[in-house]
Amino acid sequence: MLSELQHDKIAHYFRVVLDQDRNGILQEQDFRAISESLCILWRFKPDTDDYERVIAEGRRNWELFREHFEKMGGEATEFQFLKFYETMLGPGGEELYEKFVTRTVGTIFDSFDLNGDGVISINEYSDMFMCYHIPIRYSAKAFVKLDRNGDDHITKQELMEAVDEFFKSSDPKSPGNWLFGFWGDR
Ligand SMILES: [Ca+2]
Ligand SMILES: [Ca+2]
Repeated sequence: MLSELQHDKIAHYFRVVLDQDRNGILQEQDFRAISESLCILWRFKPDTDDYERVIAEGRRNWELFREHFEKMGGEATEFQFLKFYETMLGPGGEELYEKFVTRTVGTIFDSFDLNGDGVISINEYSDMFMCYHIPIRYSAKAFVKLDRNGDDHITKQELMEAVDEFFKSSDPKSPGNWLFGFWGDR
């Protein structure tokens, strides 16, 4: 069972981070919207190899999800999405967690480390909020929470810790709850 806090955070992840067009279902167009935002951030112009590569990557991420939701009987609604995470976070779900969470977040980290110095600065972190259209007013607060040693950078280690807390912690004080901003707004 997901705790109430886990439920709220994962619903926030669905609504605010993934369901870009806010129609209540994850579809290819949501993943495409994120890919297009990334191309704008990186200044990749349409019809270039870089652009096509990013769009193709988004499509592959979508295919991974689609396969799973088809097995679960259809569309990737918020309800199904929460059920999917409940399975993933339950006993025996480690492999799925690795496939859908750990790997995806590794990619996110590399995507937003724009200058390639191996850490995320506050500007790079705010870029992520803008790309995913996450309400930006929480980005500074979230950054401070995730930067546990206070050196003004988020390392991959700090990010992975936050990711684990975001999905697994039921403690309202866990810093990782803030990964995608405040989760309680509706
Ligand atoms: Ca959608
Ligand atoms: Ca740090």
